[in-house]
Amino acid sequence: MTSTALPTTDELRARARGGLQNIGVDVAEGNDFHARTPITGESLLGLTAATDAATEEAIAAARTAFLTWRTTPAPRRGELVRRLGELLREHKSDLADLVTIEAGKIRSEALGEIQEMIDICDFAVGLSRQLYGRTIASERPGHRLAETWHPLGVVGVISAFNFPAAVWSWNTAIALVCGDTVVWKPSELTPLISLACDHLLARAAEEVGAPRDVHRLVLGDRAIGEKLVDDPRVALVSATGSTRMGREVGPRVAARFGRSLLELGGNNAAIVAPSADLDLAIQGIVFAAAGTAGQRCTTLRRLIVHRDIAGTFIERLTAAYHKLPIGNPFDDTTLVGPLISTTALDAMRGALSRVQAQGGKILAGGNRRLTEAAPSAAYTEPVLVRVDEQTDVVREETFAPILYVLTYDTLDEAIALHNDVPQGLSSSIFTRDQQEAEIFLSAAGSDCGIANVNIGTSGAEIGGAFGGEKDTGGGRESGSDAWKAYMRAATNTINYSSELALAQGVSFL
Ligand code: UN1
Repeated sequence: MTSTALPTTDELRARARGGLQNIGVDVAEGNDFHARTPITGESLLGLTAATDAATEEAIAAARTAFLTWRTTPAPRRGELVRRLGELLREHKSDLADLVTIEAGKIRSEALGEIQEMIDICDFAVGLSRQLYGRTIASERPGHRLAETWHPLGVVGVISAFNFPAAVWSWNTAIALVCGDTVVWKPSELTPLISLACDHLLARAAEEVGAPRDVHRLVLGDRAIGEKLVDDPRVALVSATGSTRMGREVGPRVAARFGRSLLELGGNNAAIVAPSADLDLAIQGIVFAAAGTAGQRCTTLRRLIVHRDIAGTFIERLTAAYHKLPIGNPFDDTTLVGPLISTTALDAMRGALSRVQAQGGKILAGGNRRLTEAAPSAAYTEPVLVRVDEQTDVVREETFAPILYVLTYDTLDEAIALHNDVPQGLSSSIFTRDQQEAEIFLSAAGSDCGIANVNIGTSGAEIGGAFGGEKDTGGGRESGSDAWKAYMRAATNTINYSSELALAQGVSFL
């Protein structure tokens, strides 16, 4: 199915300009690079990139702001984030428009992304009064042992096109209440939503009397990201993107003893057990695999179905795939918008031809759509591919809507298949058998940072920590105690006696 006609690039440009105007952004147009829309695949406007000197200045300014911000009481820092959350609520619709225009997300997912930002702001405001350290029983009389959490410094945030605003907000809302300042290098593919977020935060800062430079945006290419990676004034580099990118960032930051928080590729799987509620499983699987046109790091990429139900289940899934409405993401009936670029489509096609050469059979989808209406855009039918084994291409993350379907006989075999990929982000099992569910969640089960039961792999709430193991990079962002990555802990020993008692019974003098 294809939904209604696509908007023209002129219409999208006007809508983007209108949204930016409502938000209050004055765009500095230029010729360094272009804001584009995957809806037509065409350019919206030319923009100016940050020079080396401007990036340098942004880091220096964020460092100076840090010196004030770190001693501002945390609940007062929370006021800045509360105001940001209010502004996000107020401009939710315009912000979601920009996400749709630049990332191609369908309306409901674009609104969901802004909601995720509002939620993390609420979370961070609460956290601003809960940056708890511990008091530890001292072994010495008249002594108190305590742990205090202090701000870390400048946080460099490097984000990807697919969650162009929410991932920034997870990092920034938490970093700000933790007393850090932020320099943000967004994806070159999503500059307009980045300008909007930066503007709203600057406005919030002005209104609550926080330093302007608690946040700086630097638009441009990879060289800017590299400056953040290599600069010793950037205490933490929080980078979201491919495993290949993380393999470069991690060691470079470590070489200067900086900290990094990496949120890299996923190759997420779901196991469908014989006892599963199949209606629920189909819904969860189709959203996780085809939603966001397969461009979430939590997207479901592998399905491991019990052999006894595989026939009927795959048939039902194939039927659901045939009905997916693909096209204009602004149309409320569309479920699958465009891929970000024709390069992404080429990568998808490359993976499909490799998997076919390795014995994979396409069960549904895979055709390009809307080539006449939008020759420069990359619309595709999500694909289901039956595979007998996890060949190299199945073990890689292809950032496109390809779902590889495997079968299993025993739960042990399913878990072994599940874990036999380099990545470890998200996972799920559909089952009504409690023992199976608990085994999947146990230490001997899924090896991922996110493990779910009777729900797909994507669409995590912000309250939990988000991130994964192995090639996914090991970082945790968002909720739970992920905030600790944005602070440094100091251990304090306070002697309130009149004796100098040495630990471990040591005597001296
Ligand atoms: C990402 O794709 O980088 O769990 C983040 C999810 C979203 C976040 C995805 N809340 O799918």
